[in-house]
Amino acid sequence: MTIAIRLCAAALCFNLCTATDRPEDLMTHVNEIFENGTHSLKEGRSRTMRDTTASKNCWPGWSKQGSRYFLYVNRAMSWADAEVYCQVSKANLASIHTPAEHTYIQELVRRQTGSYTEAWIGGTDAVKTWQWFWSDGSKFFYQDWVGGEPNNLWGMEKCIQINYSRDHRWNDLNCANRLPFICGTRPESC
Ligand SMILES: [Ca+2]
Ligand SMILES: [Ca+2]
Repeated sequence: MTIAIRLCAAALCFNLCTATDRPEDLMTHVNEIFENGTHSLKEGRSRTMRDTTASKNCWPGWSKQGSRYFLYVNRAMSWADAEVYCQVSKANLASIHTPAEHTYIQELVRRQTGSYTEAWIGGTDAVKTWQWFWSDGSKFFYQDWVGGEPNNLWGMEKCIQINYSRDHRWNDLNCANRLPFICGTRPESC
């Protein structure tokens, strides 16, 4: 959790530091994220009361894979704003630990968008170049880079996108790019 907080702070700092001219616009945007996210969370809670008995799904609207739940969010945001959005829903940007999880998330995106749309996941090397971490604090051991990636182009690529190139594998990308994203969580209890 500590690492996740530090990474989030670092990522938010990165975002804030790049918003040089109109910081009030960024704060308005973040407030919108919180309002929208809180709204989603409230909806989720009210639906939880209904759906738990029917489907045993304690994260209604999210897709279950093993003991984890994932949500594809079809809104283009910077990596840091996407992480905040996930955190408001008690999750993080998704970490990926196995080929099965990777395939599951790719198919989740394909089902929702009709194609293997490029999207953020929770990997970043913003703290130390080439040292990758997941924003949820889990260990980083699985990886599936496109050939030649990660390349840290211009020294500015600190965040991981999936579904890159015809291979639909991973690329490191400038975190300020706006992409849709996948949130993930592993509830302690349901
Ligand atoms: Ca990098
Ligand atoms: Ca790259």
